[in-house]
Formats: sequence, C-alpha cells, structure tokens
Amino acid sequence: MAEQTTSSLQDILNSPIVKKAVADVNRELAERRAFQPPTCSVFSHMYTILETTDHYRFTVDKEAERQLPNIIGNSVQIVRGRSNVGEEVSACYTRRRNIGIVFSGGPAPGGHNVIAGLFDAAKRANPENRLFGFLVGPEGVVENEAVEITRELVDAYRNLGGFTMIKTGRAKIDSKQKIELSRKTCRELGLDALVIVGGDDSNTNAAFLAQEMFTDGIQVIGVPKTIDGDIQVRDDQGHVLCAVSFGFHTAARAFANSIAGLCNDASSDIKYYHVCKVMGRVASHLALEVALQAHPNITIIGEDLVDYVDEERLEKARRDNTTDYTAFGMTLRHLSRLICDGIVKRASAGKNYGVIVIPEGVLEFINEVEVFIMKLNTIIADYNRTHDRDFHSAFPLLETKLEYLHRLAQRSREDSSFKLWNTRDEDLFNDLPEFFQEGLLTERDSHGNFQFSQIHTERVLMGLVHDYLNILKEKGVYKLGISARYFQKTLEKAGLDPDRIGPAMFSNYGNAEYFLTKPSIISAKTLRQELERAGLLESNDKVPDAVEKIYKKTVPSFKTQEHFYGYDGRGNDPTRFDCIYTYNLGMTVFSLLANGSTGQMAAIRNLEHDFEQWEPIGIPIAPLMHLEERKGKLTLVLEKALVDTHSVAMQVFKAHQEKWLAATSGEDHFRRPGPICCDAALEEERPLTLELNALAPPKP
Ligand code: FBP
Repeated sequence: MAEQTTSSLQDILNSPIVKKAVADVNRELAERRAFQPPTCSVFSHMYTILETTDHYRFTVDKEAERQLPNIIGNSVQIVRGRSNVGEEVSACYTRRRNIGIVFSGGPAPGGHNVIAGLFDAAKRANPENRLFGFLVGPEGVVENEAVEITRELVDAYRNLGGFTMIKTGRAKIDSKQKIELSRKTCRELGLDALVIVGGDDSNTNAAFLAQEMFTDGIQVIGVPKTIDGDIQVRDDQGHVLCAVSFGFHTAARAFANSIAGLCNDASSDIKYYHVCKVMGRVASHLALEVALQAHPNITIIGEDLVDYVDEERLEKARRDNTTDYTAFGMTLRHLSRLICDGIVKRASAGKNYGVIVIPEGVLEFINEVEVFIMKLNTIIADYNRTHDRDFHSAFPLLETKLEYLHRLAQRSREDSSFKLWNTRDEDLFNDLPEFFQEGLLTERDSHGNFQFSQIHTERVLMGLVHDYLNILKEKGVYKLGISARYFQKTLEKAGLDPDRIGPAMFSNYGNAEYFLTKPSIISAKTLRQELERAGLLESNDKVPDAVEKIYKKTVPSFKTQEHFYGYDGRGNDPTRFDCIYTYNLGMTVFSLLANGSTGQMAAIRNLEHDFEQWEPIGIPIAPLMHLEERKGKLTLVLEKALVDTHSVAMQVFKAHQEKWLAATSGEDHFRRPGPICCDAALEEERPLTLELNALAPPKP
C-alpha cells in the first residue's frame, strides 16, 4: 500500500502539469527574455558619431569649475548614425575595449537592459570587446570584485526587473583613498571605461571619477537611474534634455495598479480608508503619476505644501492686529486637517471609505520636520566628525540618543552662542510620538541622506487625522450623510412619517440627496433631546427603533489600512517604455565611449514624444552640479528635480482634485491603469506626467 502511494506520488511529480507548475521559467519569463526592444534609428547604422552642440547653455557653478576642470568644458553631444566613416574614426570606434559597469543605489526596473544594450552595441562594434560587471555596487569597484558579463548572462536577464545580475549597493566612492583604489581596480582590469548607473549622488560620483581618471585615459559615463524620477535635466532656457530617469514609469505603474486594486476594495467593502505611502525619497513625482494613473480620492504632493498659507490664521491675526508667522508653510497639524477636510466632505455624501496617497518624502516639505531633520543631520555629522565612534553605535537606544540631545539643550542654556539644539527644540521633539522620534534619529544612508523609507510617515499623519476627526465628531461636524431614499424607506416601513422626523433630525432635510444630522446631535442623548424639542417624543417615550437605526448609521467610524508601495514596485519587471528606454540608453553609452567622451551622462531626448523622435545624447554632468549641504558640509552635487507645481501635470491634477475626491453622490472616479507587460499594445506608452508636461514645457 505504502509502495503504491510512493510510486503514485512519483508519477504525479513526473506529470507535465507538475513540471510546468514548479519550473522556474514560465511562459511570461520566456516571452520577456525574448522581447527585442526597438532601437532608435541612429543605431541602425554601423557607426555612430557625436555632434557637439552649444545650443544648450548651463550656468556653471564656480566650485564645479574649480573642482572639475577636466570635464567642466564638456557640451551636449548628439548621437548621429553613419554607415561609413573615415578609416581613423572607424579604427577608433572598433578598437578593442574593456568596459566596466556598476549599479549604484536602489534598484530600478530596466537596469539589466542598460547592460544588454551596452553589451550588444559593444559586441557589434568589436566581438572582442569585454564587459565587466562590478558586484554589489561601488564597493565592487573599490575592492575589485567583478565578473565578466557573458552573452548567456545577458540573455538570462533581458527585460527583467531588479539588479540581480550584478546586485547593487549604496557605498560611495567619496574619499581620496577610495578613488585611488578605484583607479587601481580599473588599471588591474585594463579598463578603458567605467559606466555608473545611478541616481543624482551616483552621477555626481561619476563626474568626480571622470575628473580623477582623466589623465589615466579611463572614460567615465553616468546613466540616469532612479524610480524617484528626480533626475531631470533642462538647460538654462528650459530645453528638456532628460525628461525622466529610467525605472520611474514601471514603479509608478506598479504602484498605481496595486492602488487601483485598493480602490476596488474600498468601494466594495465601504468600510476602510486605504492609506498608501508611495516611495520617492524627496520629490513627489511618483505620487503625482499614481494620482493621474489611478485617481485615488486624496493625493498629497509634497511640493504643493511649501507655499501653503493658512488663510484662517492670517485672517485671525489681521483681526487681532498681530502677525502670525505660523500661518506660513505647512505643519503636520495643518496637513492632517486638510486630509480631514476631504474625509468629512466624503462622509457628508455618505462615503465612509476611500483611498489616500501620501508621498514618502512629504515630511521634507513640512517646515517643522524639515528643521528637525536639518538640525539632527548636523548634530549626527558633527558627532561623527569629532568623536572616534559613530553616533549610532555610541547611542544605540532612543533613550541614550535623547539624553545626548538633552545635554545639548542644556549647553544652549549655558552658552548662548550654541544654537543647534535648544530647549524649545527639545520640548517640541519630546511632544512627538516615540516611533517618530526614533524615525527622525535613524541612521542616515552612506550619502548622509535622511532615510524617509524607514519612518512611518503615514502613521504619524493618520494619528493626527484620527485625533482631529474625533474632535470634529464631538463638534458635530463629522457625520455620515444618510441617503434621502434610504431614510424615507426605513421610516415608512416602520410606519413613521419621514416629513415629521426629518426636519427635527437633519439640518438639510428637503431636497438634498444626503441628509446630515443637526450639529447638535452628537449622541443618542442629544438625538432624543432634539426629538423632544420638536414635540415628537415625550420624556418617557422610547426613541423609535427605525430612528435609532438611522442615527447609528450617521455616526462614522474611521478605520484605516496602511500600505507601503516601494520595494515591490522598484523590483517589478520593466514596462515596455522602460525596456526600450534602457536598452537604448545602453547603446547610447557605447556611442559615447566609442567616440571618446567622458564625464557625460547618457540620455535620450524627446522621451515625451513618439519613439521615432527619440534622440540619444550625452549630457555634460559637471555644469549641472551645484553646492548643497550634505552631512553638515557644503558639497558639490547634482540637483534633484522636484515636482514643478506650475507644470501642466500639476495643473491637470489640481483641476481634478475635487472630482477625484468624489464628495458627491454617485460613484468615485477611480481609473484602472492595468498590469505591466512589455509587449502589449494596450500598455500606455510613457508616463502620463511626461505626456502632459510636453503640452507646455516649463519656463526657465
Ligand atoms: P535611488 O535614489 O538610489 O534610486 O533609490 C530610491 C529609493 O527607492 C527611494 O524611493 C527610497 O526612499 C530609497 O530608495 C529607499 O532606500 P533603501 O533601499 O536604502 O531602503
């Protein structure tokens, strides 16, 4: 008997259905790997050359000029296709090359295709060209940990998400010693060029390495990667050179698709507010794209909060003949009230559910938090500089960190010149919930950036929202509207006259579609009082069951489910847009290298237009750099592009905010962006923000 079970299990395990179910390679994967992204027309030629243009101008930072003399004079280069070139150019283009490539920072969908595009272009120019992948990010460069990238390896990862092939890391080549070690690695491997695929910080790194390795004849090219979408390049006249970094479209589509599922859930079960924190370390590009893709009821855009003015406070100050500086700029409390406003409006239309999108980096735009982050960044950086131990190992517990801050506050009392952390800071900080204090004191990343993904922004905000909704409930402002039809039906069924009870219970009884109980009715007791006052009940009468039932339905209970959309989306397999974009970026990298460029960032112009208009280019990195405070020091970096609140995408979003809030009778206006696939004609061609902004490019 036992034998028979074993053999029948063996038969089952051998069955084609089981084999298919447990195989690592399924049809979707095979189809993805087989997809051949189309290439820009210039790449159909045997050769490409670079046309340097001075059409694009940049205001150059003096410090960039001083620190990056070898590459500061670079200009924009346009890749042009040529079927024939002179012998010298041909020899240079096809000479044997060793190229190293490294991923830096968080994964972004499409990275493998940058490698594939570069590999294919390099092998086409000369089959003896070799490509090396540095392992686990820039540390691999410093420590010479590399693998040779073969055709088998490339084929295994074509069109696939993640940076799995060679992994990634957040180390930074930011000291003389690390730069020297990197040069040594490049020399040992006999590299002609190094390609750095990364975000703003990593492209900054690329510029410094290009500067340092200039005399070695080793070229360095950057590639704009980050799901945050904050590498966007325009010249001084506002000409768009790089509209978006790769990975943004996929991450936004993945988030939007999941959030669309939550929109379905919320509007089916009608009992939850789904609160979705969406990645984006600082800028809210992802949240804006998600809003356009899925139309959630409330979306906060960090950049939109900066110029916020609390008109009510201002008015009160005017009346009192005083000045209220707290009326300018957004505070956490103000923001929670804006969210409450939307929730209360929806409730009055009978909707006790919805979807709220909060960008991960929203706290960057909240004055009070921003001040804390800046001060704590400086405190941590100062401590690390002046002590032998790192701040976080010296004070591993929140308690010990707070003690240290307390000592600083005491110091400010004794020494008036010490202003970094005073007793007011301490009082305000002590008012914050413990998990938020902990979040603000978490370890900064290797670039000295505050790690917003590590703190529960949505929890902080929603805590305040909960508290304020309770206040509004007590004030009789936050109520669920009762549909006129339901009220009538329920009362008539109980043999009661709706026209007698209605005016006593509701402040808007009559023609409204949703009736709202009077502000004075905030409990069963106050309901009874109103009915008595209207002469509908004697003091000993019981409130009719039907009326009580209706009343209970007017009391909202605010229930939330929190979600974080980040790591899942940035690990998603790329959209068709990102597959094509990145493959062509890889080919652009090779064109830049084969034509001798260094200190340039590979990019594709006209991404916002049809594919036929895409134009591969090289953008000079050095002229884009400026001074910014990092780890408490002014440092030369590439500027992050924030959401332009005057852009067309933002205007379109704002014009639809009220509609998508849907605080009216009738259905919500949710949109279904659909799943990601790389070859479907159905999939949108590019990010909506890109398409919208192309309608009217921003003014310089
Ligand atoms: P990059 O800027 O390196 O592309 O990373 C972006 C990002 O995904 C942010 O959206 C997020 O805040 C952060 O990385 C998360 O960092 P970590 O991977 O260290 O948790």
